[in-house]
Amino acid sequence: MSLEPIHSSSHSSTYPSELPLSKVSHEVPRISIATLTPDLFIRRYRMPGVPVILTGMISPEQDWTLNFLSERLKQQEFLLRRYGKERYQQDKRTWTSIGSGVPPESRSFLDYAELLRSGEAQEQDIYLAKCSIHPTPLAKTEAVEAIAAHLETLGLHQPASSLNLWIGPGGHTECLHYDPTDGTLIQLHGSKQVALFPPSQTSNLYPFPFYVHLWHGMRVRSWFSRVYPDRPDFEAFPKLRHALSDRYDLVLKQGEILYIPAGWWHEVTALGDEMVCSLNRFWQVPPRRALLSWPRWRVFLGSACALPNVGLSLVRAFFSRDRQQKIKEILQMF
Ligand SMILES: O=C(O)CCC(=O)C(=O)O
Repeated sequence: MSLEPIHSSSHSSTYPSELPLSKVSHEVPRISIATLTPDLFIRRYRMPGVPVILTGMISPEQDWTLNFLSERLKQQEFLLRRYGKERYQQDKRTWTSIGSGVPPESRSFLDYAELLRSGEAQEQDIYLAKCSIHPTPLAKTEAVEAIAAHLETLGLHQPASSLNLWIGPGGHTECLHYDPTDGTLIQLHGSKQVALFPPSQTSNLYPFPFYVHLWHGMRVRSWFSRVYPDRPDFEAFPKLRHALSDRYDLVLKQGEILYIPAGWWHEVTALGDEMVCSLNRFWQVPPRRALLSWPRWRVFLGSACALPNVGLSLVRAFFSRDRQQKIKEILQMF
């Protein structure tokens, strides 16, 4: 990888002064679509699994403001995650739900827009995460069609998910985790701070063990970390020092796309005080990299461990009074 370490200005002040390793952060390259050929993308980034920021794929007029979204999404229902303001003060080892495992609340988009405008979404950390845009008019917008065409040209034509919306208040953090598929994070309003760690740092980032799924099903996830990279507790997590010396930091700006290869750890924070909006899509991983990736195998082992618990929850949901809603909530965890 031709990525040179640079001194980190945004995070160095949060590390304790006794940190023995050099306080450095690596840089993720930015490449314009005007100069990136499909061959270059495949050889340099997709085959080896190296992150890159792609620029010039989205015209600057494509700004998905809260008004733009409200006009199109109106009364459409979305599942929201209410994380609550205390969550990030807690020891993650005490959490009983994470990410898509957090019990969702169904609200119309206009209700959510009101929560964003009033400040309640920020106060209570309420996030509209990973909701497919396919049942919405957004799927037919110029921006979405242009992005799909550009990504297809780069050789990304085996999606592993639909295009998903991520909308939330400034300040929200989607905590440190990795995905078993390649991802593209597409920034459509506002900016996001992203911290990345390579798959080789997996054990130094203290993921929840894969057998955690035996008793938590898919509510807790073994592909999430138990550490806070910006508030390291070296007594509880001594190996975290090594991971911090292999950290990449970037700010993803409106109109940019971040390619996150499978297994790369990422923590994503919405910047500013206003609403921030992204799309993402997951992609199948090239077979050789897929086969050799231990973080991916961990996800499959964890998911297999979850099966008895999920099966039991489905049976309970089937016999409950609000059967349809309960089953929908269990299925959205996948
Ligand atoms: O944007 C976010 O809040 C999280 C996105 C994410 O985790 C992803 O694209 O894989």
